[in-house]
Amino acid sequence: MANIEKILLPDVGDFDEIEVIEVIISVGDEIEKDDSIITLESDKATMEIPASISGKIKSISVNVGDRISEGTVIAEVEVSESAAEESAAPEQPVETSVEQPVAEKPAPQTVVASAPESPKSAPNPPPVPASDNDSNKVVAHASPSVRKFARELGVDITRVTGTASKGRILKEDVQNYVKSSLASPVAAPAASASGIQLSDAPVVDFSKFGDIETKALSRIKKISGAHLHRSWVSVPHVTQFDESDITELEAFRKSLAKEAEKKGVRLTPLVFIMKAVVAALQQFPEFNASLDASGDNLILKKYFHIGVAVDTPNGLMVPVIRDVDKKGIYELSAELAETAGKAREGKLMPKDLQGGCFSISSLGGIGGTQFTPIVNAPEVAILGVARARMQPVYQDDGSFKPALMLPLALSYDHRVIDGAQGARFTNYLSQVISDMRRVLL
Ligand code: CAO
Repeated sequence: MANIEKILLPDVGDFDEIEVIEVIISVGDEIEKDDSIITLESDKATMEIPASISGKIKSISVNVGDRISEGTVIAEVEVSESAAEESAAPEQPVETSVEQPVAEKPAPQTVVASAPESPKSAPNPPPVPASDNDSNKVVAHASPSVRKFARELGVDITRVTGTASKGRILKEDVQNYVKSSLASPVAAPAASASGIQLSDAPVVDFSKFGDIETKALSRIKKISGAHLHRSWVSVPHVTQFDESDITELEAFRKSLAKEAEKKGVRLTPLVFIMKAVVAALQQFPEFNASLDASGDNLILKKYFHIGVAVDTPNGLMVPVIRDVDKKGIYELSAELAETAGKAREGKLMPKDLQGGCFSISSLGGIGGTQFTPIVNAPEVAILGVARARMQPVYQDDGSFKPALMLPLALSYDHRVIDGAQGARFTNYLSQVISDMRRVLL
């Protein structure tokens, strides 16, 4: 005779109302005691919850997104009489037994799979679309830290082949999966544009709600979209905001307007910002760097090539202005105008887009108070510049003085740059922009 027993959420420490981020079991699965059944994530930790008893899953009471607490029924399990007797032993009652999250004990070693097992040495297959009724779905076994790592990279862990004992997935397996996915984006038609497999977005028939028109993305949008997506999911971003008083700089720029006109160029704040950025990169060399392929070393660059985001009719392009440290304001203005013109006319050559150390995205000519730019990987930081506005600035004597304030937003790769460095960089940059004489120091 089979008995039905409930698996309850045990005491998992100082947490209440923790979110279910993964339901590992399905109705009908045969599970062993200690197999992982669900994954929970709090703001501090991710933990897999093990089954407190062996048996066949009869029903599941939780869904992804539910918030559950100690004592919540997770599933009902049909247990054989002998197992039920074992679980009914007074010292180990099923409904009150307390299991520690897997994070604090050895992770389960069994692989529940209806698909034929792939050879351990086989490379990770190109990503394929996942769906709820995917009969090949494999319950992946990996530690919470590896699961978290995979989630941060946007990797569906059930697609990764584990190379450790009994198919257990290691961090290296996730890294290899990403590498192989990136190396074969063309062979992976179902992968996302970045080559990284994300869980499927729901397909919505918008025509059900009103008239629609389908417009293909431009080639540039598709290429830049894939690059932006990859940077977004693979770089841990932080954005540091600051502002710079450009009242004096603006007066200086305007005083040069006639001279600039004679030279056939139009001076905008951007060229001054480019020079100031170079001064800040010289002061903080870790911002003028890239991680090497292993991710263990930082390659510091001794040259100062700055990418400038240009808005073109077909989408965003980031041509690179070389050796900004060696060029004057007028030369930079002329080159910027020529390069932006080429970008808009679709005349840039591949070399014009290569070799950048750091990028600037200026929306100041358009408007907005702030925005968070995406790091142009493999660079490690990017500066966003929004529109300067006159603002009352408090003075030490208690009065307010009108000042033209320029909003700055520095996004950086937190693997390379710490928050304190980010703040020091924008602080320094803000001072240099406010007083360009500092560029001479
Ligand atoms: N605050 C106030 N005014 C600003 C400003 C700022 N931060 N930046 C520029 N301006 C002013 C300029 O001085 C100019 O006015 P004047 O002619 O009166 O001097 C006007 O705005 C237009 O400037 P511009 O945009 O033509 O020139 P620029 O050198 O500032 O920028 C370029 C050149 C190529 C960067 C710009 O044209 C462009 O394409 N910007 C969009 C970048 C973009 O799309 N970024 C988003 C990427 S993420 O999707």
